[in-house]
Amino acid sequence: DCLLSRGLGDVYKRQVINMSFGTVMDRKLHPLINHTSEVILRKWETNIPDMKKLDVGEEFEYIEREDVVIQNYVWESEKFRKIHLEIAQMSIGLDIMHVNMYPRFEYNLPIFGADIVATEKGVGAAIIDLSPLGKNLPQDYKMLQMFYTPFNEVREIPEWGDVFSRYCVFVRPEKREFEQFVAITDSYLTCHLKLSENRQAIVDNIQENHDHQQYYCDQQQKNDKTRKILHKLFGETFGDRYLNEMLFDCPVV
Ligand code: BLA
Repeated sequence: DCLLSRGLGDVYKRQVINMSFGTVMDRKLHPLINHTSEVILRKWETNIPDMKKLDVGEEFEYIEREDVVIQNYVWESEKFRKIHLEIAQMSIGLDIMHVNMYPRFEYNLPIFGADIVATEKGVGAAIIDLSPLGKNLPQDYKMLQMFYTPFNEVREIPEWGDVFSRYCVFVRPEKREFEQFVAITDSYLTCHLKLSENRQAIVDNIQENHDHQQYYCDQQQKNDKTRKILHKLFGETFGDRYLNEMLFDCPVV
């Protein structure tokens, strides 16, 4: 049973046809990552009809080493400059899912982000958010509160996490809460895609929106836990490049 291979939409299948992920690491992907990424990919595929594959370069797209395999799936569309899903499996037993949707700078849209860090023993961190450009989410995003449901173990947002919204879910979910996390992810993404459909481009806001996205990326790059793992895997130079250019990049305008 190959990584993420069951029940995925065509967008995904087209790209993984030759993938041998499951056999490289010799273990299945963590079920929460498997299910969450499947839901996200399905939603993208059915709701972003103009999604086009974005070339991120060979050195980043697929990385396979003795101690890690990383697969990146990256698209762009009319509203979004970068639609990114990353799946990583490490030989130390760590599975990671990372997701970001960066809007084009013409659109006043929040940044969709998700991260799941899991081992066989459990999920250490599961986070999902629609992060505002600036202090607050647009008024119509208030509906997110309807989908926020309590978890047993909520984690404290680190200091750099001032970019996250009040609806940010950052938890250490128990097995019985996995489906709850998937449901919130599904709802947040559904809302976001619906609301983004009606947004019009506003050329006047390009610089301001860019600066907010730059701040989001700057703050995310302060996550020392991610940086440390990337340094350990790839050394400082490539590790920093991966963090700054692949995960949290913000091109100049
Ligand atoms: C935490 N992110 C982490 C942790 C790891 C990663 C190992 C520590 C787990 C823990 O605190 O229990 C790692 N994520 C990675 C790595 C890659 C990756 C190595 O993608 C790539 C190979 N992180 C994001 C996004 C968000 C995010 C999009 O990539 C939010 C939307 C948040 N991750 C986030 C937060 C923490 C975290 C808030 C907790 C940091 C802390 O508590 O200090």
